[in-house]
Amino acid sequence: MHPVDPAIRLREHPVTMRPPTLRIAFALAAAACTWPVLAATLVHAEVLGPGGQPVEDAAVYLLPVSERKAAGHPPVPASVEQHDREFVPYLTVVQTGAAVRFPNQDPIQHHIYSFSQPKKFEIKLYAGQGPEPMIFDKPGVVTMGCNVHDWMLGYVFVVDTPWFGKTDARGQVQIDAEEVGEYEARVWHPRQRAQAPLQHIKVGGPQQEPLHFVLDVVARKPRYKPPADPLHYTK
Ligand SMILES: [Cu+2]
Repeated sequence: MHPVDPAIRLREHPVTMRPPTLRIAFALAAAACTWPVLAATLVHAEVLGPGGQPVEDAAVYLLPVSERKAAGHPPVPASVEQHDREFVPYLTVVQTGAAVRFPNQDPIQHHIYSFSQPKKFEIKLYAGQGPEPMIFDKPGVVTMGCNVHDWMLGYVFVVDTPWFGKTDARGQVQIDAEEVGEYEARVWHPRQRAQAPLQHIKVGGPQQEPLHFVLDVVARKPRYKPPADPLHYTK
């Protein structure tokens, strides 16, 4: 016969259980202990149009001003899918040197290309995963299209820093700069009318001020996309 584990007996005893509110308080206290470390390098940014409307899909990135702090941060691979005859996501931001693949999730073939200086490429008619990932080794804007589907338009924006993000529907993004120091904060959007001035920020102070950018962006025009024709599904 096995004696009952006293720990189990304790857990089962209602009097010794921590009430939920107490457990939440403990969890919050634990989170608060780690918060100052996270908050020190976390940068909040907001990108709004001239009328105050949120700007989605704006790339915000932080370039270290002093020594090359980015050295110990290798680029993270990315994936640009083709889904329902569109590039998904519309904008992909990567660090210089990142490997990018282009899986085709559609049951039809795509033939994608870029004529942009930082990365010229062509993936001829293909389905499925596509070729090996390509290395995007120069910073700048890479505009992509598809030879089969004229309306397909997507962007890879290559930045010389591991610290970047992309605004959500509220025009907001959070970037963890990871290291204290001075940075140039910049913003870019595929449909911006003009370049917004860069901002100098100090990361790691007692209170990190949020960044505010005003960016005039031309609205995306709805482009005609014919319904998928089952007769041409394998084209
Ligand atoms: Cu296509």
